[in-house]
Amino acid sequence: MNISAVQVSKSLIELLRSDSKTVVLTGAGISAESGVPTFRGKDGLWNKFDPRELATFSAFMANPKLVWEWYQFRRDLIDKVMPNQGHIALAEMEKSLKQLRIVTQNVDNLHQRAGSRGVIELHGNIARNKCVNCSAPIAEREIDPDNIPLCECGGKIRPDIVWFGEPLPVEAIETAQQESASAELFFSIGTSAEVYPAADLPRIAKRAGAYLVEINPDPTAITPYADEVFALPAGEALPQIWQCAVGHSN
Ligand code: BV8
Ligand code: ZN
Repeated sequence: MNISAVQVSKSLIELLRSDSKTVVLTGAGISAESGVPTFRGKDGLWNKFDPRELATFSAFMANPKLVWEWYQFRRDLIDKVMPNQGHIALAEMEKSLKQLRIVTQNVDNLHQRAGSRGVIELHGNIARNKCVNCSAPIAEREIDPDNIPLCECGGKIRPDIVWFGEPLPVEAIETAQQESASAELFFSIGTSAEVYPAADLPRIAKRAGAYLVEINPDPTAITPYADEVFALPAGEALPQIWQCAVGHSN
């Protein structure tokens, strides 16, 4: 799609060019163009697996082998993919805008691999392991689901991921909430905005007066609140939005 295809409002261009305090919330959709399946989309991970079976502490304790098979499958998939134009555009924006903060629900490390710094990870990171008992970080990378290693304290090794029913890392969610409450511009990108407390962040920002932008080919629960909606893939919309802001003549 050529540059003029994406209509960017003067308000959004002005907010980007005046280096406004900007928060970007991303979900699985921003990694879709890298080939990482989303959760709830037609190719979604949940279609093939039952989340109750896999992304919960009780599921892990009941069947650690099955849960590790799922995470090892996702790790192998993520190792083979690359950040896409959406991740790359955000990394460029982060370099130019002094007050841009990325908050991600994703566990795939693709923002960091695209060069983003200071990414707030709400749901952990699939590249990391920890002890199920004492939460000590465990360096072991490859886990054999048939022979799950134990921590020195005797606890089993688990992915360092926030499962359903588990609290988010306190510092991560509190920082994300504070940043959202003082944002002037908030992007919600590639998320169905169904998982809490992350899904509250766009609402917190909007209530605090932020200009709310959504980038998602499909409507979501927050589309009605958005000030500007790009019903496009993030890998197409983001580079063009940024191009309009930086390339825009006075
Ligand atoms: C907790 C890790 C409490 C696992 C995940 C109210 C308040 C607080 C909690 C709750 C609440 N109501 C319900 C709850 C419980 C629950 C919850 O929210 N359930 C939902 C289903 C209703 N929340 C929790 O359990 C959280 N914990 O609250 O604990 C607590 C407090 C103290 C003490 C004890 C307990 C934990 C939530 C985290 C769960 N872990 N993942 C793993 O990854 O294996 S959630 C999982 O969903 C992923 O992390 C994912 O990031 C997240 C959200 O999904 P999305 O990223 O939005 O992905 P999805 O597929 O849904 O959507 C993709 C979108 O992209 C689509 O809209 C699609 O159209 C779009 N798209 C597609 N292609 C593109 C695109 N967009 C742009 N470009 C494209 N190319
Ligand atoms: Zn331990």
